[in-house]
Amino acid sequence: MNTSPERPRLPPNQQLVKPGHWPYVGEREAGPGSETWQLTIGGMVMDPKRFTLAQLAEFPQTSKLLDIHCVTRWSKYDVEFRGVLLQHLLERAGIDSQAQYISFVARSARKHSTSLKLSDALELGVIVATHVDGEPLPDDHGGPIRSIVPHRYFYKSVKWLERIELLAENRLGFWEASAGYHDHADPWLEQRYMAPNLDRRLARQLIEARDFSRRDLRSIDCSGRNLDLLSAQRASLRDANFSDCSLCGADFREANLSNASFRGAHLKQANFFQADLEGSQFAGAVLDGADLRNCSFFGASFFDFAARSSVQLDAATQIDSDSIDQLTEDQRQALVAAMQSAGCQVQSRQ
Ligand SMILES: Nc1nc2c(c(=O)[nH]1)N[C@H]1C(S)=C(S)[C@@H](COP(=O)(O)O)O[C@H]1N2
Ligand SMILES: [Mo]
Repeated sequence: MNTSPERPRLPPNQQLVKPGHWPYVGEREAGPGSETWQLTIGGMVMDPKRFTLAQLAEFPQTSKLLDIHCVTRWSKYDVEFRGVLLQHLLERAGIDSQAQYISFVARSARKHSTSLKLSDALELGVIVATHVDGEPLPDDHGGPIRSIVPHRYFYKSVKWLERIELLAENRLGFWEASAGYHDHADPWLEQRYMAPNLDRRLARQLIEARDFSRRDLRSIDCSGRNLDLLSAQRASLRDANFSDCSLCGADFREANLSNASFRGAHLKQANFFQADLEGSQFAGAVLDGADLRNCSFFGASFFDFAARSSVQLDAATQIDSDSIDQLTEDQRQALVAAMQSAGCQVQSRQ
């Protein structure tokens, strides 16, 4: 929901998902545990608590109509989440005066978590949600309980919420620590990633050697360079800037290129087989003969409609139908039309 009149509803560089679509991101199922779900509230509280679903249902219920904004550039409007205001649960447990942060921990294979400043959590009106659009939360979207943090990127909303912990010091969450996602996560400020601490000399050496394979080079800025035949298999290149690069024959197989920019890049014969291209940008790029099969395309864009900038491809460009279906409707239609006029066949998934 839009709270301030001067702020546009769609945050910068986000795209709306197709109506009725809700992508799955990250983990897909809860970890093993007891039959009856229990939510514990612990850490710096006066009186640690444990609530079953039935007990949560006895609290006053709050419902909020919210817009979801995922860091991988998809947004979804008007999702109605219902549950208990975090504040009501914390009042019951009693907040210790030393508590400054709050961590939300999942019952999941990797004990997924994320954290907020406690004052932000209270101001934002976080809800411990059990229902979406009038139905119990489905398992694969975090049922039976997930936290919902309004007005932050969606990675701040933990699926399969099992434990809420109040802390004196911050404890970075899973994505924040492992992928460098921004800890504050305000979509209107585009707080997607923390400033990386990439060694400049090492970066220069790797660029000269044209070998990025298996390296973590998040947010590397290579714009405008000649990196023909770059080897970047399985590299972690989230948020990397390859705009206006020459990358003919580059090998990006299985690389993580979430939110990378290839605007205006020359990618003739480049290989993206099984790469993660969520939120990546290809407007103005040349993809003649490139292989983009088995990629993840959520939030990816090939057209910048405002700048009238389109991707270029030819009959030898390879893209599969499953990837195409992950695009937003306007991107999908434009890509299909561009493929048709280039005589490029839609492939099926391998
Ligand atoms: N337990 C858990 N919660 C999680 C994640 C996860 O991998 N595990 N991913 C986060 C991210 S990055 C997003 S965008 C949303 C995705 O929620 P959805 O799959 O219901 O769309 O969940 C967030 N919460
Ligand atoms: Mo996300």
